[in-house]
Amino acid sequence: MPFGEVIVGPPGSGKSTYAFGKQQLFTALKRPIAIINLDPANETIPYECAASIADLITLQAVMETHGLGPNGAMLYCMEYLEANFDWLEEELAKLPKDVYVVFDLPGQVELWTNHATLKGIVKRLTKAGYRLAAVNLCDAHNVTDAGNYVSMLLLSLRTMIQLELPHINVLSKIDLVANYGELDFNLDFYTDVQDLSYLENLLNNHSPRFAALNMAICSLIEDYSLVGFETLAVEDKESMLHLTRVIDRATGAVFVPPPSSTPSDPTFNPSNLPPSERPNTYSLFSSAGGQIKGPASGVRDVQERWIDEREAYDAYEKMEWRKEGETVAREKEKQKQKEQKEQGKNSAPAREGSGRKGSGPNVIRIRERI
Ligand SMILES: Nc1nc2c(ncn2[C@@H]2O[C@H](COP(=O)(O)OP(=O)(O)OP(=O)(O)O)[C@@H](O)[C@H]2O)c(=O)[nH]1
Ligand SMILES: [Mg+2]
Repeated sequence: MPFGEVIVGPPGSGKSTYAFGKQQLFTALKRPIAIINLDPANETIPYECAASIADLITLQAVMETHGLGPNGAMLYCMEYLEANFDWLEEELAKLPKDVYVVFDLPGQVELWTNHATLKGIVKRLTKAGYRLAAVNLCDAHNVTDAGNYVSMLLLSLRTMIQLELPHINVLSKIDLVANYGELDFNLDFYTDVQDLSYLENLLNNHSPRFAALNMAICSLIEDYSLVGFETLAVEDKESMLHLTRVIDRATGAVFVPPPSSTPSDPTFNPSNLPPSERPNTYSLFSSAGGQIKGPASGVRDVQERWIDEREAYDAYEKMEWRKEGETVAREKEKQKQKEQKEQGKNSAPAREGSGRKGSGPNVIRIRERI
């Protein structure tokens, strides 16, 4: 039962960067992950991709062959992908069993608001057994303007209705939101989407002629209570971990043992145990599905980290990283000295890299980044 996610969101909202961050996080957690690039315009892919649509079709080739502009060519590429779905199936079949699959998509909004292709592709993946969530990244700077915020809400709602997947809206680049000036409300006002009537004055200042329409749109969004947001700062480990937990819960991955876990003993019968020693399935499920706790998991913590006390936290983190860097350097030096001593004892030269299992340069780089 492979789990995964489809990353959607307007151009530049951080989809490919997030996919790269996810790859680094999962690699550090030793959780198998494969990223499929489905954006034919992605020229510099930051992550290591398991398959890329560029091997099937490129935007440039379509523009030249069919005389289309970049937007038309993009739609053509996606239609071509749907028509050649077997290519995607073959690429997915090459992946290890039960690997977590991430699909990085282009930023063309109509693909997931009204164009049928992506919906068709997602449906076929779901039918093939993939348990996917749609992760909709929206640039957090939209919360600094009431009009942009409302249009982001509408777009998110529309995406959810179109894709029919477990849906997670995310305010991406939350680390930058303080750069756009002071917010009119606390961050939880924007993430919880509870009472949009507070936006009335701000919206009416922009477009007084459409005051009634503005409020009708707000009440429509509120009535269904379907839109809410998580936050994301891709370089922040806690932020990435929190979002991963939310997505795992939406797809159901949190309720399934990891593929690497050893199967339980078939002869084990818990009903033979005294009641206090029996596994409490209800408790396990309710804690997996319950409130997510941990640093930076609450929106108030996020507000404190990235808006109210950003500079103090940045300075603290810098200090912690420096300390960690010094510890790693010390450990490396110790290891080197140990190896040199051993080399002195043994006449046979030690193999290059021996004794450094699990602390190679790649792992250090990942640890520093997340
Ligand atoms: N500060 C900050 N910058 C980010 C974050 N996520 C992405 N970025 C930056 O945002 C820019 C756009 O990111 P991309 O990942 O290319 O965005 P995209 O959604 O894939 O863009 P398209 O593929 O063109 O639709 C890059 O310069 C990233 O470095 C974040 O969490 N914080
Ligand atoms: Mg991209």
